[in-house]
Amino acid sequence: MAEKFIPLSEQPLLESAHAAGLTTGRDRLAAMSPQCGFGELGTCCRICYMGPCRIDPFGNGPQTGICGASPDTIVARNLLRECVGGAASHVGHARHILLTMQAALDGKAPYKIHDPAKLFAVAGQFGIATDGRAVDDVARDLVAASLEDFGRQDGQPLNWLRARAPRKEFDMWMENGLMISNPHNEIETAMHRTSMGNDADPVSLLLAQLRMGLVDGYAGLTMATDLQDILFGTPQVTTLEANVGVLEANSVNLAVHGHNPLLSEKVLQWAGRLEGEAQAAGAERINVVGVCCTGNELTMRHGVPMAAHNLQSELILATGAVDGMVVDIQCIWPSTAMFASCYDTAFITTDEMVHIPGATHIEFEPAHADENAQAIVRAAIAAFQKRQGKPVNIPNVKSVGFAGLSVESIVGILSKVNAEDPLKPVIDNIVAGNIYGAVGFAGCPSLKFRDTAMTERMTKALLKENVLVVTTGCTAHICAQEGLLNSQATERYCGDKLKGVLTAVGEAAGLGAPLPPVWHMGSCVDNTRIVDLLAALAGKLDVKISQLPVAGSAPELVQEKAISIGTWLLALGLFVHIAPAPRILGGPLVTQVLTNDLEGITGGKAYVEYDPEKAAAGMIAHIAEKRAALGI
Ligand code: BF8
Ligand code: SF4
Repeated sequence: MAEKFIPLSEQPLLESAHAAGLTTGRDRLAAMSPQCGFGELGTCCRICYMGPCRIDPFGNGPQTGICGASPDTIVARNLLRECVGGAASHVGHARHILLTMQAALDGKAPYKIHDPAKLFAVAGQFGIATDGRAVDDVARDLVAASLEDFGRQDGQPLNWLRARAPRKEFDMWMENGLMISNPHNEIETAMHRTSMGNDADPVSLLLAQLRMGLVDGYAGLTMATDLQDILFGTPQVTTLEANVGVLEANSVNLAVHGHNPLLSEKVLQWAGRLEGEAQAAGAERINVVGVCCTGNELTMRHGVPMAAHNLQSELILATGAVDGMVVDIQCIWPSTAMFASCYDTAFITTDEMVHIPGATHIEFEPAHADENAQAIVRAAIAAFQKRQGKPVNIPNVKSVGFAGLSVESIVGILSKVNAEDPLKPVIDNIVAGNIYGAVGFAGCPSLKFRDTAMTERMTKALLKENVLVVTTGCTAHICAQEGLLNSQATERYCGDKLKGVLTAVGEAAGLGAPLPPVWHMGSCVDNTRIVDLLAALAGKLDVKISQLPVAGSAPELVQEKAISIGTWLLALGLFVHIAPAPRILGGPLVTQVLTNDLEGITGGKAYVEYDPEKAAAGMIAHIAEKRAALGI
């Protein structure tokens, strides 16, 4: 049995937590193991109260639910409900940004448009006139087109799908009955469809699954990414520091955790403005650090340090040095409030929908964003004062790298190599085999896979074979902590061909060092950026996305959101590695469709492999097939 991998930064914090009498996620998983096999296979149905019904995987016991539902019906219904959970999260996030943009345009919320160029580019895709028009007028039209999507009852395609989907894939979806309309209606219908006594056909349920992936992709991720860029600016390349060592013993450490930059941007702004109050309280400064995806958002746009990924969100509190942790939505472990209460940390929830026992609640309303953000920063300063004289334990572990690789900034770098045709150098190098292919890593860290360093090992195995890697979400934190986002990593981990390209482009772009081999493209909603990049490459080559020598991976699946993102990628025609297996293995037909038959419709294919090197090899084999089919 291989040795367990525990990152250097985590060991001392696990010890501190235990010394304080706290249990950590690792302990709770151990106490929970072995986990329920029926649950893992997906063949437990709790949709009605005659159940729970469980299908015997060995064929000796019940083979259908009490209502007669087959294992495939059960797993397909459960999977669609997971996808609804993910899509609802992203659509809710996007709608929140949209309504805030509307309020800002009406003078009712203190935000303004920071990136008119992005606004005009997106509006252009919607067919909204931009020439000679005032920024706010164009923004109002974009808001109106978005609100129309949430109100439409005419069954027509979602404006965001029509405007932002790649053409070939849009046509393929229409031909296969995968059109989507009002996202709220889609979510309602999916919940209705999967309730007791409705859709029992696994194929029909899987088509609904693909449509829910499109809801996630266009009414969730794409809308959120685009509107956030318009409001807060499209990321440009910046340096970053990552890991718990970014905390500073003598500063007010304020961690922002969650997903929505409406909160974290304001907190960052007010942390700057209230620095004098912190100094008056004896602090050197206010050190805002990022956790999870809102951390990625601030890193991408402002170079804010990335303190912790999702699994470390409770552990960083065991440093005793986090004065404030302010959270908004999604991926917030209830245990963080318990950890905070042990260490004088002001733990603040801010969303009406997210209350956690033990937390202080300061409701964050866009209309009162400035007052709310000040209250939050002041709560952290007060906690810093309480902490004086108490010991802290900040493991001195951090790494450096680059973030801010939006499509726009990538094109900016490449245009220094070829101003006329920025994507040409990438395509030429793919054709020549110097870039063998590309893989996008997205999603979460899972305690089930941290012990084997799944993400790190897969990434290194791919780089060695000259496969370029892009990343978002918590896998970006993992890669940053592992030192994979800097120029040294290019030297250290890449095959010679990829190293050559990254070095040459880095030089030509005037960076004075190779480009990093793993590109940090943002938060989980920013998977939009990866899809936009693929769409641009496919468009230039006049091929479908499914024909590109690329693949995606959620190497340590945790969240329902990863299911909905992965479903979008399958609908786009991508090969998607995933571990652990989604809860479908108890349904043979559903498993067969997702891992095989779907390829004949969208080109997409799900691939499950738990061993990091084998998983990388499986992706490389897929890339080889795609290269051969393109004749390169
Ligand atoms: O949306 S990667 S643990 S923080 S779900 Fe959550 Fe997973 Fe992290 Fe961001 Ni994405
Ligand atoms: Fe059992 Fe059918 Fe009810 Fe599910 S819907 S719990 S399979 S009776």
